[in-house]
Amino acid sequence: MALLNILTYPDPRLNKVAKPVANIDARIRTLVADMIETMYEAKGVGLAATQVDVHERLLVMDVSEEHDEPLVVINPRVVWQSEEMVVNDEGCLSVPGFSGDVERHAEIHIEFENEIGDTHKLEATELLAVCIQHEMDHLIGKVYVEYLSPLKRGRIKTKLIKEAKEALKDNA
Ligand code: GNR
Ligand code: NI
Repeated sequence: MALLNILTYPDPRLNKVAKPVANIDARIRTLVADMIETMYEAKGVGLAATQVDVHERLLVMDVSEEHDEPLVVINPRVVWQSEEMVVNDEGCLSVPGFSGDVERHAEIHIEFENEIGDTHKLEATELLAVCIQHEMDHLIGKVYVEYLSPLKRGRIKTKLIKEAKEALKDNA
């Protein structure tokens, strides 16, 4: 097991479009285990492969109260989504220290493979539905800040760039 480095906005690698996972093999299972460990350590409810600089369609989530129900989602396909939309205050491990309101489908149904290659169907509502949409956006290179006003997005960008520069200086 290993902790992986999480990319921080506005890193351009967060805008790469992930390719389907071609083979669910030992490399993918190791990546899944490392992503789950990284998600728990960072206290997130989800993590997309894009955030750890792997550009394949894979994500992990855990919206359970006890943080003991990890969900592995490989090659997700949306099979249905509600017309009803909901607004939630979202955060992102790649945008530390900020949050903002995003409109999402209230319910979404997906099909996907798990880490042993079995196909599953999931009918998600509430935080799980929000999280799936947030993670699937990462896989197409989209960070939630793109839904915010240019003013708020600009403030976030400026602050995170400043913090990254200060971190570089501190390490010199
Ligand atoms: O930990 C996370 N919390 C969260 C809260 C509201 C909406 C979405 C999320 S996902 C986020 C983890 C993350 O950045 N996943 O990509
Ligand atoms: Ni995120």
